[in-house]
Amino acid sequence: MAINEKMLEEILNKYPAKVKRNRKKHILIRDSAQGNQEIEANTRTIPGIVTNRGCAFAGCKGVVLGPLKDMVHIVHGPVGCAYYSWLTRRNKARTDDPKKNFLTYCVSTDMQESDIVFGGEKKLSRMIDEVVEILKPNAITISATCPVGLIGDDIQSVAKAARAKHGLNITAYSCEGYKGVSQSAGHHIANNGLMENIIGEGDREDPPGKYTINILGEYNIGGDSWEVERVLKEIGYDIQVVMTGNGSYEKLKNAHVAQLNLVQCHRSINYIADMLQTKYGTPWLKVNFIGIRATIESLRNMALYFGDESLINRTEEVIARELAEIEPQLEPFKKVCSGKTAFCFVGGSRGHHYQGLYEELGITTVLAGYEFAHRDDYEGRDVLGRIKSDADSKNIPDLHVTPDEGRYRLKIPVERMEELQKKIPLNNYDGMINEMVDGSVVVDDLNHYETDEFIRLLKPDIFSSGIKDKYIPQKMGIPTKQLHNYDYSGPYAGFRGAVNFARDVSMGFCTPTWNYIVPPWKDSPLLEGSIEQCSDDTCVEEV
Ligand code: CFM
Repeated sequence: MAINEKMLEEILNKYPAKVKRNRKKHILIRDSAQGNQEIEANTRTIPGIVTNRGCAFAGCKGVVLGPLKDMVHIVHGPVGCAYYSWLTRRNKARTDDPKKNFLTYCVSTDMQESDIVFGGEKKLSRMIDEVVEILKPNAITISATCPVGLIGDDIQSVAKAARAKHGLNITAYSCEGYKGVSQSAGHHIANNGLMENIIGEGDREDPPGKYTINILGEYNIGGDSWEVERVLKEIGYDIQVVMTGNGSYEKLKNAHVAQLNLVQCHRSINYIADMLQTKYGTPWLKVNFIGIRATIESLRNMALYFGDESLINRTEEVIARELAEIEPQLEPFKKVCSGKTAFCFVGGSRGHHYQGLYEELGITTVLAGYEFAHRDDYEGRDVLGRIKSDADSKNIPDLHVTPDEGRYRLKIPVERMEELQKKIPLNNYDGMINEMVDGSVVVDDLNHYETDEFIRLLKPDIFSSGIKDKYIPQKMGIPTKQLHNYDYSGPYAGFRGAVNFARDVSMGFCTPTWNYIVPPWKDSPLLEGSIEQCSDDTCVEEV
């Protein structure tokens, strides 16, 4: 069943008038006849509403910095923040040097009450000394959690002093959880820090191969990056660094040598992509390695960028060979999946990326959205100049970069760049909404109540989301597929990943488990209520 404006209005009518006005701007029904449809995004969640968003610390340390494996990532704060950001994201890493993979460690200053009262700077600098002495990492990051900012510990000065003392790249990130409306602010803080302190530190001047690339916004969840790298290497690409899945300080510091930057997750890394272009003249190409068609298109666009006949031919050979391998494997799963519908609600890029893969399996996405993406991830980068900045978005200033005097090089001539931009998404991203089918629903920062209501109306066959929201649909008897950490599975990227994904969702459809679930509202009474607008004479004064 499709949803119409009247049904949407009924859902929203349960909210108080002010909340309704707010939420209405975050939801739309796709209608291509209207051209560009606007959606509100990256604004504060309304207090009291159960959101699935994370915090700035999660975006900085958890998402962008955390996967860099030869560094120790110190969490300055109470131990809980460190513990809950430790290994839950499944950003896998392979040890190049057995003594230089620190991802399995949880390193925290474990601030106690006395540190909150008297300050934690000394404890932090002692910890850095211990980390250098015991673990000997290639570099160290320090991420601040909420109380650090509240009590005013100067972690930047501590890092600076430690850097001088140990002669090691030690940097601090003031990414207190409250720094933004979601984890998105933390991405920005991490992007600025990596650009300012690590990228370009290396002394390499030339790329290691003829076709040298970086992969940005790929975090190797469930091994995704390894599957992508396998294919790229077979075609003949040299990968300088993946940012940041299975990445390392040693490779990241020479990221400036690449001839092209691929951007998988636009939301979390677009700042670095832009800054690399400004500073070193390296263009970026929006790719999507989720889904077979999207993977093929991305590979062809890359080959077109380099424009080399032998690379183009080799790309086609690898595509043909991969397709011959996976197509027979996909067949039985397609039969199971055909005609089904899905909700695809993930963080800041997968809500878009997985729709193509679903479609290839015969599954229609009837609702999609992001927890914390910005309007450009929904509407495309054309909207960038029209986004009004507010106090929250000004919180994290853009880093001002200028062309590097010695290293800035135009990778391709200006005319060729202009030609290519007409054909492929070079330095551009068109966003999610443009690719969605008419009648489908787009929701920003979907909450618990709306999840219930949209499931009731649209009855999807599968709900793809995260750990926080998956239990609601499960209790309603609907299979879920976690698209954050993949529920212990993966990889889902590239050719072989598509088969894994098809197998996993098919298992979800086929298991009889869901028929045994009787949600509590089926056999116990449900109380319904609404909230009255408060006016002076109805308000009870607090005593
Ligand atoms: Fe990018 Fe990500 Fe995502 Fe993201 Fe994330 Fe993630 Fe995500 Mo969870 S970087 S925006 S902050 S693709 S952890 S690997 S799955 S919400 S859609």
